[in-house]
Order: sequence, then C-alpha cells, then structure tokens
Amino acid sequence: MTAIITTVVSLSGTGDVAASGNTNGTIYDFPELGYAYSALEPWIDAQTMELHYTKHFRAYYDNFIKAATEAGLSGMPVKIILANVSKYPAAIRNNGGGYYNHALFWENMTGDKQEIPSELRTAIEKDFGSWDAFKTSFETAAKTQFGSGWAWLSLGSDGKLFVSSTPNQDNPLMDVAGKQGTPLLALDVWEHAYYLKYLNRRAEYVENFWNIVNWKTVLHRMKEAQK
Ligand code: MN3
Repeated sequence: MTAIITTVVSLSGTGDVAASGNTNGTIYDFPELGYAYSALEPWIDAQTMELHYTKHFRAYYDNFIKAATEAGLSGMPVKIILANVSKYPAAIRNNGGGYYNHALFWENMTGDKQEIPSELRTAIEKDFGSWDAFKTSFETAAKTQFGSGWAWLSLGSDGKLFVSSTPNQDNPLMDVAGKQGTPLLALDVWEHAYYLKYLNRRAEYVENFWNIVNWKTVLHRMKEAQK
C-alpha cells in the first residue's frame, strides 16, 4: 500500500511532485487502483469498479489534463488548483475535482477489513461525541446529498474533524465549498458508483461502505494534514 499513499502525497504536493510513471508530460499521475476490481465484493461489484475506474475516472483525468493545459495550469499541484478553483473554467472544477476525488476514494477503500486505529477513533470520538454519532452524520450526509455528489470526513483549519457533502465533483478543498478543509475520507454517491448492484438503493450502498473503509489511509491523511 505504500505506493498508493505516495500517490496521495503527490496529488497534494506543493511543487516538487516530479512525475513518476506518468506518460502525458505533466505532473499528474493516473494512479493505480492498488487492488483487483473484485477486491471490494460483495460490497461493491467488480463490474462497477472496472467501469468506474477505467471509464469514468479515466475521462475525468483526460479532461482535466486537457483543461489544465488549455488554462496554462499544467504543473501546478492539483490541491493548489482546487483551492483557487473559482478563478478557473468550469472544466477545471468538474474534471480536476473528478480526478482528485476519485484518487482519494480508491485509496480509502480496501478489501482487507480493518480495525479502526485507536488514534483515529479517539480523534473522531472527541470531535463528534461518539463513533456512532460520526457514522450517523456521515451516512446522513451521503444519503441526503441531492443528486450526484460526495460525502466527506475532513480536517478543518480549526483542527477539528467535520462531515460534509458536496455536489457534483466539488470537494472540501475548493474555495467554493460551503466548509473548507482537508479531505480524509471520501464516498462517491453518484449513481454510477452503485447503480449496477444497488439500483436506486443508495442508503444500502452507504451503510455497506463501512465494510471497506481503509482506516489506515484515513489516519495517514489526518496526520499529514496536522503537520
Ligand atoms: Mn465516480
């Protein structure tokens, strides 16, 4: 999993993100999934994962590269672009968000069921009152996001964890977000993320998400954000 976490670092880097393994002449990697399409079954089916990764994600990536090149932003770290996204064309917001959000999402899932690291559990209990209160808050954000979007656990600039949802491909890094922070955990609630298996039952998809969260990655992101 080391390589996966390195990708997070390069996505959120501050300029010295020399390309490793990309072929497009930019600093933006198309990250490996890090596990098999079937690894998250039965909670997310292999066909959904393959389509989501090879088609949807690839399209956001390709369109982001194109939009970033046209806007003269090639080479600027994604995190910096997103933090100033209101200045840029809509194609940057939609595709840069789609690229960044999915890269986080792939990395914060795993087929190896994990215990929640005590350090993370303690931080969540402190800021949400209890683990169940956090879970309920996150599930509610995911279930009630109208239309397409994402649910998030993030670290705010006040040092506190918070849950939010964003429409479309927006995320908490963006200057257009209702509440800004560093994303630690992402859940895609676009229909393409669950419709083949769950049809219209978004709530069931959301509740099953807990079976596949990579809590080690979430903790790693929290510690990076606290630096
Ligand atoms: Mn998606």
